[in-house]
Amino acid sequence: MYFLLFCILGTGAWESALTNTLSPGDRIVSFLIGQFSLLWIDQQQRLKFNVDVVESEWGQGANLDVLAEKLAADRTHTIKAICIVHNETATGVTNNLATVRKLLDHYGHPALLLVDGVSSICALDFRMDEWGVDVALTGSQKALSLPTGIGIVCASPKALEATKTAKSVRVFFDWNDYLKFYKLGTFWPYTPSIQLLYGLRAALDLIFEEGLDNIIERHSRLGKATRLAVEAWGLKNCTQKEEWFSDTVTAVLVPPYIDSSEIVKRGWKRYNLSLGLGLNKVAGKVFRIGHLGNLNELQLLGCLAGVEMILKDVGYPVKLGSGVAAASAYLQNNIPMIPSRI
Ligand SMILES: *Cc1c(COP(=O)(O)O)cnc(C)c1O
Ligand SMILES: *[C@@H]1O[C@H](CO)[C@@H](O)[C@H](O)[C@H]1NC(C)=O
Ligand SMILES: *[C@@H]1O[C@H](CO)[C@@H](O)[C@H](O)[C@H]1NC(C)=O
Ligand SMILES: CC(=O)N[C@H]1CO[C@H](CO)[C@@H](O)[C@@H]1O
Repeated sequence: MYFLLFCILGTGAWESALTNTLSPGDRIVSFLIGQFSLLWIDQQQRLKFNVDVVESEWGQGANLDVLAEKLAADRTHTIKAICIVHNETATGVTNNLATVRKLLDHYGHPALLLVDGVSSICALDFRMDEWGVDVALTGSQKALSLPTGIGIVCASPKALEATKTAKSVRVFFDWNDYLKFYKLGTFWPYTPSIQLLYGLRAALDLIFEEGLDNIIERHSRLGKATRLAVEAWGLKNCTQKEEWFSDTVTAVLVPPYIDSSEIVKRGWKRYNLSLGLGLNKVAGKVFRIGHLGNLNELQLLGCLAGVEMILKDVGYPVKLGSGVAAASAYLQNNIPMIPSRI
């Protein structure tokens, strides 16, 4: 006998975005740049969409030149949606959504823009209206700093309109069931996870208190400081170009004589530090430092000091304190005064 426990997170939000706006057989353009985009594409294929996959080497961003070619060639508008992961958590790559919107507008293309913002929304600059995003989605456990358990979806009027003709089978995720109940007040079509909704309320209070702009700037400092530490250790960023550097997660390439999963294992077993594994194609080659959500600069420095000790443990010749020094030199020049304490 097996027990199946359902947790509705990013993956459920993906499914809800797709099935509410599209019909089986619809052509969608999807960018494969790392493990999360790979999983989303797998879901799109299993839901029977006609997925036009644009693949890039892991560590690179979405190939928007290919998108431009596809849009230019698609005069009869067979492409119904563009699916893109804003920030690929597996490789630390951030895609430029403003450019995607510009291309859609340039070619006057009506395709829906569906965006996985799981590791970007509430941490990176994300502009749903300005970039004409039709469905934006995230989960409770990333930048919102909540426990796992909620998938959050935001739909544009155009996406809501699309639900009227979308023929994909959907039951639990049918937006219209939710909307019907929301209209009645604080009702839900099913028993909600009340404790997480209270948690969300508290998480949003923290976000409003700090201010979204300040949060985005904090993440920018955390990202920059981490990359400087990586450089001081003599290691390489997995992300191949500066334009794609992610401010929420840094994927670090290790030399071939080290298995990156040993680094993650040791971090957990010896230092109580949770690092991210290299996933799929970059397994063993990459470890990831997450720096999103409820994390401040001093906490990050603790993490960087931990990574240095781990690197030494696994036989990488690092000078203890070198990454911390590079990061703190930058942070000391860039951390602003706390507004409420000036
Ligand atoms: C974590 C993550 C997901 C997966 O969400 P789950 O909550 O694990 O279902 C999807 N996309 C991105 C970009 C992520 O970082
Ligand atoms: C890694 O990122 C840092 C900080 O942005 C940059 O200075 C450095 O050149 C990058 N290193 C590599 C090897 O790309
Ligand atoms: C690990 O750290 C967490 C806080 O991040 C703490 O709650 C826990 O007790 C620690 N565990 C050990 C074994 O040190
Ligand atoms: C650090 C980084 O690359 N940030 C980018 C995140 O995405 C936005 C929007 O696409 C870009 O404007 C940032 O440059």
